[in-house]
Parts: sequence; C-alpha cells; structure tokens
Amino acid sequence: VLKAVDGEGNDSTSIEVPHKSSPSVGIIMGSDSDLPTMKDAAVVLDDFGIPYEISVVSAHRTPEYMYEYATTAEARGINVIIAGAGGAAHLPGMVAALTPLPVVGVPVKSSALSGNDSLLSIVQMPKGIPVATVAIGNAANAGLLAVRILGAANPGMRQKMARFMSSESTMVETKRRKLES
Ligand code: RP5
Repeated sequence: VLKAVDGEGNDSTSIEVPHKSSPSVGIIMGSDSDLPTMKDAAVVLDDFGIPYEISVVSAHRTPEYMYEYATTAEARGINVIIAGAGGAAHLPGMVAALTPLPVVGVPVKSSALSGNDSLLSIVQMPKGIPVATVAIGNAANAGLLAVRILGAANPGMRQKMARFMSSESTMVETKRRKLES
C-alpha cells in the first residue's frame, strides 16, 4: 500500500500497489503529496488491465534513486513511464534524459502558482528530450495516453481503447437526450 500523509501525519490517500511480476508502466511522483493526483493514472491502468508499478521518486530529494530508477526501467520491462511532479517539476524531464522510454509528464497543481509552474517546467522541454505533457492534474489522461502508446503495437489494446471511446460517446449521447427530452 502506498500512502500519502497529510500535514498532521494522518493518512490522506492510499492506494493498493499491485504486486504484478512484470509491470509494463511505471508511475512515479516527486512526493507522496502527489498521490491524490497520480492515483487517477493507476485507476485507468487497472481498468485496462495493464500491470504497473508505482513509486515516489524525487529528483531533488533522492537524485541517486531517480538515476537508478530511470536507468533500470527498460531492463525491468517497463514500456512507458508516467511521471508527476509539482513546482519546479524537473522529474519527468530528468527521467526522460536517462531513458529511451516514452515519458508522460503530469503537472501537479501547486499551492503557490496553481500548477502553472509545474506545467511550464514539464512542457517546455528543450529540443531533443521530449516529455508528453498532459493538463494540470490530469493523471487520468496520462494513463489513457500510456494505453494508446502500448496500443500502437497491440491490436487488443487498441480495441479496448476504441470500446472506451465509444462508451464515452454513449454517455454523452444519453445525457444529451435527457437534456433535450
Ligand atoms: C515536488 O514538490 C513534488 O512533486 C510535489 O508536487 C511538491 C511538494 O512536495 P512536498 O513538499 O509535498 O513533499 O517535488
């Protein structure tokens, strides 16, 4: 179980970390305080039946561990890394600089600048090292993007994505019909 602790030391969010032998996606975040945001990526991967690992990896507090995590991810069978961080959010870019795997960055909403700092830190990667950046706080979309990346070489996964998209359409159609009736 990965737990986030609030200012008073109490558990605020916790997530059952799956013990799957060969995780395909690595979800990492700069702090346990990012977990309430980042858990949405895990929910999506669970829905699509994709094995993942989830961990706290801080670029500035645990730089050696970040190096180890990023440089061993490929050999451990990880195909996509989802990295969330807030403030001067260098984790996704640093990890992308250490691995050839695709990295999806999640700008976590910060208290000082509402996540605009996180967004610009992650999206403004200089040419050569890309980080696919989702909207502030939108870890669910990071999960969905990871599914699409995996789907590029996996027709079954593409089919699941198509089914998900059509269920989204049905939901909106139902709401529209209700509204118009
Ligand atoms: C970043 O600083 C983390 O990604 C988090 O969003 C932010 C605040 O971290 P804590 O002070 O809550 O640990 O490294």
